[in-house]
Amino acid sequence: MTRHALGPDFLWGYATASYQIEGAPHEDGRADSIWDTFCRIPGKIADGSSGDVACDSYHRYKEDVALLKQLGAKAYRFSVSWSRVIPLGGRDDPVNEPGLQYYVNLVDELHANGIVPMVTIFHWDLPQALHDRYGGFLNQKEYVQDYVRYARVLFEAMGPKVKHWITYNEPWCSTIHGYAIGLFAPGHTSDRSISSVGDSSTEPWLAGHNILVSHGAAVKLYREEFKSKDGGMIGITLNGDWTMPWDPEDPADVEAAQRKLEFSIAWYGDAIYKGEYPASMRKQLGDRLPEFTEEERKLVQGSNDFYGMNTYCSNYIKHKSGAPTLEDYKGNVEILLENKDGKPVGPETQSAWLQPDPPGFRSLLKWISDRYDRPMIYVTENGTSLKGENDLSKEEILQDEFRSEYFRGYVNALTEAVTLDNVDCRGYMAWSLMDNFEWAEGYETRFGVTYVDYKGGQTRTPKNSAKVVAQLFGDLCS
Ligand code: PNW
Repeated sequence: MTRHALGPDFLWGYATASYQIEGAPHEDGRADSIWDTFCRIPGKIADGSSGDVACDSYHRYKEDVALLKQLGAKAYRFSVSWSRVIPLGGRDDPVNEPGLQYYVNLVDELHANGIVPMVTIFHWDLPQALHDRYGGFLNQKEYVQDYVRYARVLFEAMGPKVKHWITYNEPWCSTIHGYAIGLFAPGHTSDRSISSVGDSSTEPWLAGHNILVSHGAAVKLYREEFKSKDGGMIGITLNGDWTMPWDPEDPADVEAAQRKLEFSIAWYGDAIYKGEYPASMRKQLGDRLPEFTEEERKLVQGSNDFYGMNTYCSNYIKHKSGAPTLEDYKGNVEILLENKDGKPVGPETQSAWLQPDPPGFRSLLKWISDRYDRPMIYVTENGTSLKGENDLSKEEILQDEFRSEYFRGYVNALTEAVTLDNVDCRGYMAWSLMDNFEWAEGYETRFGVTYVDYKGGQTRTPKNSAKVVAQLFGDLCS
């Protein structure tokens, strides 16, 4: 890897999300989000836990910032808890000043330490009150206005201090896990053994459409009223992993691998960069996939100042021969971790879906760059869990060579994409600054470069991978 390859302006750092780290669910006026209520349903979270304490970052944000500084990070991507800022969520509901102040203080503390804040407006924790009031994402008329008002409150409070705004984190996860599979809050699905509510054949597509429209409306607001005076950028973060045909000799698998990328990434990406959904999705979903009205298209098309990219691994894709089911959201494919010859994507981790494959990262960066005409990209999440990490002693956890090796491989792949493939990538936020509440996996799965002692007062101790990441970017960004 060449020294200086990414240059001194490349922003590198770490990412977290409100519900995964903050704790203090009812302090200073915060109200429930859909994740608070979801965690209370027995059986939804692997270890029966919740974000009630998590990393206690509501009380320890100064420690978090000191940690970032100690690790050499140039940037920090965090998210705002909507129900901390507007407990009931809606456009006519009161703003909770102490909750808002927490984020202003965090941003000030970051600046005081020379760290660039990157603010995610929404990372899955919808106010429960909006879900109860009108079904959250499913009600476009109400939801879009409420989201835009929430964004306005943040722009007004922090506008001049924040140059990187992210409207949504991974709408694919909110909609598919939340409205098709039922694994994430609010847990809707057609599978009646999991939930008594939900229609996996329609709700994810409607929820996604409404999220896109609200994203576009918030971007319009930012561009019209804040961008020129505050000088920032705004975009959305999409997740998606590289795909490879299960049998590269079978044209149907080659096609299926593309189709899977379209069903996960281009669902949102094409809407934003091209103003329409991918033809493969229209063909399979028909009118269950909403059409953009002219007005909606005007809001959504061209609404990214940058592309926020989350990716963790690669998959092998095998086509299915029969007709797709009504509940299918994958593009009528099988997602596999081995190819036809039995070759695995990569080594196993603690996350069933995650097997590292650095070359796939380079390929995916190029795929996104080519499809969307070389957008400015910020990698907003990338990282790994380790098989069995939580069963080790603290001393062993701190020696996380597997994670270090992951970052060496992925950062090298990123550098190749930038230097050899002409991809315009401006930053990289590793997931995550510290171990935290890993959603349905609870605390059993750790993603941090910092160990959090959940039984010992949430103390933080950097793992070896934190040093490795700093060295990598120290060389590449000098
Ligand atoms: C992302 N999958 O979630 C989220 O943005 C983070 O909050 C999360 O902690 C991190 O990745 C690690 O999981 C994902 O099943 C969750 O493919 C699940 C999947 C992908 C991303």
